[in-house]
Amino acid sequence: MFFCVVSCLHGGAVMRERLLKSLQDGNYVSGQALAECLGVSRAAVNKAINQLRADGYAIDAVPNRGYRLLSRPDLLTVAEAVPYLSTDALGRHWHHVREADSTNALARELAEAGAPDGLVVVAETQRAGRGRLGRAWSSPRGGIWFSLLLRPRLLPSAAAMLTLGAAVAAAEATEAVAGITCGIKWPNDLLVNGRKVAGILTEMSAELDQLNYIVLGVGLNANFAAALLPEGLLVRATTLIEEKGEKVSRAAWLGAFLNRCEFWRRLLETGARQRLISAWRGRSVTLGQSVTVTTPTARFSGRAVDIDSDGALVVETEDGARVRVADGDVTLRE
Ligand code: BT5
Repeated sequence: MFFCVVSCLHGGAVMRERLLKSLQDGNYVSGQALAECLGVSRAAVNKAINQLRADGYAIDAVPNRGYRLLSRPDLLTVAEAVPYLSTDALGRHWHHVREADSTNALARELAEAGAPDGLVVVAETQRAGRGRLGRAWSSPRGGIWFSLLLRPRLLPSAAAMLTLGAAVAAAEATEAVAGITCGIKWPNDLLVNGRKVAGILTEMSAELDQLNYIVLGVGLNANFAAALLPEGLLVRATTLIEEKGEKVSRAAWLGAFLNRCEFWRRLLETGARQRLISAWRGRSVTLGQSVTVTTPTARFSGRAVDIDSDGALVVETEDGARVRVADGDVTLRE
């Protein structure tokens, strides 16, 4: 037996996803039956099978019996992620590459060319992954490196809140899929046992009062040994596989992240920021700590006391002044 699915993905991706579903129970299915089920020609089935093979799916073909799925690759393609998605918009368009310089750069190019809200751009590895403030992001194979294109109905000033929403969504996905509790270090680092497991780089195109688009770039150290990271990072970084002792499903993580991210975005679009701020506060490892703040123009120390309704960190300095920090880096002091 095989079954047929209808999905709201687009173009060849829909076709490949439906084909995989039809083959997923491991039995032979004839090309004719597939063509009828999918409502396409035999030639179109053949073409999609060849594309799947090029993506690393092993598919056997036997005359008079048909096709049989032998194995799936460990890739973050839409076909792998879609079973975990319950979103309306996020992840309903998907661009997967084996290698990119930076998924943020690629997503921006696609955004400028008119790509839709919710597009996910995933790379299995990045040659020149980017952190904030021009820093580099190390992206070996086995991690989850992607960018999410958003065209939200929000003012530019709300972009920082979306970053916080993404950080909470990433923590929630990690808890749900890997069973690992994460702390969030302002604004957007995810820490496990004090070590960084994920970071977020938000870039946007906006005019003064109009947000054109946001690219939310997320990097999560999932299934690779921390020893693959540059030497200086070893004491400060970790990976999920090292924390858990076994692989996590990258597709399940990405699906869970997108589901939660869509939830938080909807909430922000209705103006309900407080609930997100509470969720963020509940996971914060920054609030209540002595911190050193480095902004583009200053460096000072104090105690992190709050986060305001725009997502800025409020730091109380030694002379009692309260300073609002919207951009910059925070180091936790012992
Ligand atoms: C960040 O920057 O934490 C944002 C990282 C965003 C990466 C994603 S991957 C997909 C998308 N495409 C991109 O090109 N980027 C995004 P920041 O807070 O500036 O942290 C950067 C610092 O973290 C570096 O200077 C290193 O010290 C450290 N670092 C680099 N790679 C790391 C890794 N894989 N794990 C943990 N720490 C890392």
